[in-house]
Amino acid sequence: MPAQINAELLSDQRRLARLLSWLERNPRQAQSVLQQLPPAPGPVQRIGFTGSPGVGKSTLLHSVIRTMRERGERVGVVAVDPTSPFSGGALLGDRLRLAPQQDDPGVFIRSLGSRGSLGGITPVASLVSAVLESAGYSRILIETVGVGQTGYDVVSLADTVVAMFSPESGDGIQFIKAGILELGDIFVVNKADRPGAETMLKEIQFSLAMEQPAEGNWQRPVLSLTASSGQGTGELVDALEAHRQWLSALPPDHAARQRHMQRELEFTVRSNASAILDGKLRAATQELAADVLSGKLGRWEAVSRLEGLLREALGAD
Ligand SMILES: Nc1nc2c(ncn2[C@@H]2O[C@H](COP(=O)(O)OP(=O)(O)OP(=O)(O)O)[C@@H](O)[C@H]2O)c(=O)[nH]1
Ligand SMILES: [Mg+2]
Repeated sequence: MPAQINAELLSDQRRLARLLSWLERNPRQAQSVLQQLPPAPGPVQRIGFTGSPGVGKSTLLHSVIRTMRERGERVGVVAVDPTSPFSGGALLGDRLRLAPQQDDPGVFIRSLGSRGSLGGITPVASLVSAVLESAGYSRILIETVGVGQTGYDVVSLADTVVAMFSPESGDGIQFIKAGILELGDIFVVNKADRPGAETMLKEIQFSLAMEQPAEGNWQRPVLSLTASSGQGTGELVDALEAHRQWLSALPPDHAARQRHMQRELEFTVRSNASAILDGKLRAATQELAADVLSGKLGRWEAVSRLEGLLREALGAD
């Protein structure tokens, strides 16, 4: 258990990093830490970046960090890469290590692998974001791979979701099928320097026009940019700020806010519940597998016993 959590600890990047490592290993004891956190000193925004591998998320993050720093924001980065075999999502780390921001005390980068996160990556990313906000990082950028289950999970804890496309990936249609049009608040066609960017932009605009309008009066922008040169990043940061202001002006009972809170609660509880069930199941299956193999127990009987156990664990009838 870490020492007293106060402003002094949070302003020391090394101690902050150690606190986050402890939280990653002990997410279920996080409540005690959360209770001690001082409130964030000003308005905060969690921004999720999602898109296929190679679409340019890390490159764009780098450019967005620079622009936000120029505008005086302190920036936290949470990179989520559960598939990375490198501990701590080394890929993003490597690229950003080259960046001048590395030595900037106004930027804090944290990579989360799947390690140590029995409860799932979403609650851990949410915890890390909360700690960084309390430490005064006013914009939290969350990079996720794709829009699989993991992508959705992380999307659920972002206030603002940037959905990225590029002409190279040719994945417009797949994305649209995966429901990304409903999840994105801002759409970006990256690699505007490559052929096909214009067509992709039109395709997304067309698909959005066919969709139900987003809740309230938020007009979801479709921006074209070149992350590698930074061209267009200013407009993206403007759009992010506009979305933050729009959200903060909504009444608490607005459908968009309710849906967001609902998603966050649901995902957090779901991943905590599955961690509890995983533990119980693993122990029980070990025993039953031996009995099934030795012929003491039928396979379906074993399955129904396991289901009974899960129902009991959940307190269901
Ligand atoms: N031409 C061009 N290349 C770009 C642009 N943005 C990124 N790239 C290149 O695209 C490749 C992938 O970029 P990344 O930023 O690593 O993409 P990513 O989405 O973070 O990839 P994963 O983390 O693997 O999912 C790199 O070689 C970048 O240099 C751009 O605007 N134009
Ligand atoms: Mg990346």
